[in-house]
Amino acid sequence: MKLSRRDLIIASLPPVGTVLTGCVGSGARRNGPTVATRREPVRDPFHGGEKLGVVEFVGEGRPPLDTAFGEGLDGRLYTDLTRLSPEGTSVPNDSFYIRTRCPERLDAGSDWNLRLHGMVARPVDLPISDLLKAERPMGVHLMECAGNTAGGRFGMIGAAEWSGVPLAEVLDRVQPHPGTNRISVAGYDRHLRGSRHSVAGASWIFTREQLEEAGAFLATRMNGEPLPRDHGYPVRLLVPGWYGCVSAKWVNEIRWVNDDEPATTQMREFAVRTHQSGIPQLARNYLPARIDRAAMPIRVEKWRVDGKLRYRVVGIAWGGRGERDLEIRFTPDGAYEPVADPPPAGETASWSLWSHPFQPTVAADYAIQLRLADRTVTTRRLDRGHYLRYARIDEV
Ligand SMILES: Nc1nc2c(c(=O)[nH]1)N[C@H]1C(S)=C(S)[C@@H](COP(=O)(O)O)O[C@H]1N2
Ligand SMILES: [Mo]
Repeated sequence: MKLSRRDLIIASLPPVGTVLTGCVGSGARRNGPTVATRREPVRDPFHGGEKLGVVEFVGEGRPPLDTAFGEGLDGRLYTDLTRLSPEGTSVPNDSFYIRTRCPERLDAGSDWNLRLHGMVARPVDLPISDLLKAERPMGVHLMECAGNTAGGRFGMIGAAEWSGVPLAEVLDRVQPHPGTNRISVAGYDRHLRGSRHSVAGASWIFTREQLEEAGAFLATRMNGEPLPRDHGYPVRLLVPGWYGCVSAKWVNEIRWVNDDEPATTQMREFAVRTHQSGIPQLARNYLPARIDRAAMPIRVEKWRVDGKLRYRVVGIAWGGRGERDLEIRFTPDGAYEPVADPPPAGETASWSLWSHPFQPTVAADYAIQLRLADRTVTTRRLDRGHYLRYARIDEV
């Protein structure tokens, strides 16, 4: 089922509802209700009914969605996830989330170079034109900012179809000193203005094994187009399965370093958000910034079926090893039940949709929480309620 933009016209309604959400998550996350109203028939109705609209999530930030704003390190675009449909697994370039906009002074001309140096026999300057000759399709991969929170309506996540060159191929262009196994990948990050929130300098240090195991690549195209400026033109790193903070944009330097190399400013800034223990001083003491299996609702649809109101929760699942069996609950002390229409089976580097019917008996704010049926899998963010969302049901 594909939703048109008109399906999601947002209209405000007066406040209603008892609060059943208790104290899970941050209690202060609540403000006025809004419900999206639909005015066109839908092709694939819920049990032969009519879709009335989309219940909005309450208690979240209200940044503009699908529009880039701000500059440099504080520049952002939050993606409106409510529109995702099964056919639309890639987010179009102009609404893909942005964390840090292109530095004003960056001149990404045809003379762009990647400097491969550090603990190597002979440094190499790799011209962008050489890299582009080796460019090929790299598949659909998801990116998520480690700082993807309710404040930004969880709009710092997306999937796109990328082209580029496996990083391992580029690494093979130089000969590292024997025993040198750590690599820093850095991007241009000189912004005119300082940031109120972030430290300039986007580099992360990996071992060669980590990069190869993840299938890291240097991306030059996004959804078939040259990388947009704000997404790292002419070249960015992409490390599938790891948080976005490791994937430098405007990559201009790859440097082999020793085992006692200090952590970069970027690593330290993102230590907590990538679940490190404390803020380790040395790069080698950082855990891989991998994304555990996670899931969250992206919209709650309101339907009329045989004269009765019915609700359906639609969500996404991503990260981890594609574990399929999800469980859902609607109140902090409620029992979890299996998600009726789980994400498709199989490991994926992207995200997938799931859905579940919801039959509330009283008008209230419901805290929608998910977990994996397999309780032996590590799901740090799900466990701590990071992706909890509150749906305001105004009538039942
Ligand atoms: N040069 C540079 N690269 C960067 C950043 C940055 O601030 N500067 N931010 C990182 C972070 S925190 C994220 S989540 C991703 C976001 O990539 P996107 O804006 O293309 O979605 O880029 C990463 N690469
Ligand atoms: Mo990020």
